[in-house]
Amino acid sequence: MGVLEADCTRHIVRMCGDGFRLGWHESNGGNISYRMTEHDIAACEEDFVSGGSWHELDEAAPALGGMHFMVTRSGGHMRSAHIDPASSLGIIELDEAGSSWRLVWGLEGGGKPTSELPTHIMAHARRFEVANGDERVIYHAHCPNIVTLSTLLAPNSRVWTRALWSCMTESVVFFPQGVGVVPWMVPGGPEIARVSRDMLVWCRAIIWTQHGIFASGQNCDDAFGLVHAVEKAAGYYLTARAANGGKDPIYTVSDEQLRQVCARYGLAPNEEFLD
Ligand code: 2HA
Ligand code: ZN
Repeated sequence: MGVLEADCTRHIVRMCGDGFRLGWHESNGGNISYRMTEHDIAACEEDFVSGGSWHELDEAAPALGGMHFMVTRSGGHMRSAHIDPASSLGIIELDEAGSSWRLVWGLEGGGKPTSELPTHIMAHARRFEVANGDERVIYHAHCPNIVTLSTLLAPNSRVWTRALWSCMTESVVFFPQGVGVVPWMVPGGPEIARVSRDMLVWCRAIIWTQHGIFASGQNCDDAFGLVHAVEKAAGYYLTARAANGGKDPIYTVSDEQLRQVCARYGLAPNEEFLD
């Protein structure tokens, strides 16, 4: 079959375009990584070229040793990923210790994986452990409502989660654990990678203050849908607040109603964020 025809490639390319069209990926903003299944590898491996040089990760991820990831290119534009996937995307493999990676396909023309690769690999390792291997996609996007809201709300997970849950009934269904919020940090560095990894123990969507969102999902639809839900809720909250002269929205979903929604769907909301 080959990489260009494989389902995983088609899903990731589609996600790049969808995110661009929603205004989440100006210029080279945002990045995606996907932990491939055995089935994906079987579909792609006829195109793999091994023997490239190994690059050490800041922090090893032993649980992910030997696994393959499809990643977006550093400096690549989501907008045009569909035009030349072999240059916009790459497949890397980790060594058995999970401490180094090498390119086995793509990033043609001498590209490198996303600048957030260390953050992605640490996030994959953490969610692999927490979600028993069920989550495969890590997605980072510069969503405008989320970034705007981070100029108004304190960088506090409880404050954010309550604002997002209270203005859209099904927010709590999409993210019953709530959202984590990381205060301002330098993008792509080891600090944001570690702080995000630590938060991913209890949530799977993290707000990067004045920057964007970083989220984990089972597949492209799941990760994209989670980001979309957080972004929509942030938009409702912002619009309501602006329409109310900058004050908090008035008629919102109460804690009791949030509990009722969770009971209906058999979900356990994060009690730390309810009164
Ligand atoms: O383009 O968005 O956070 C890369 C980024 C870094
Ligand atoms: Zn970014």
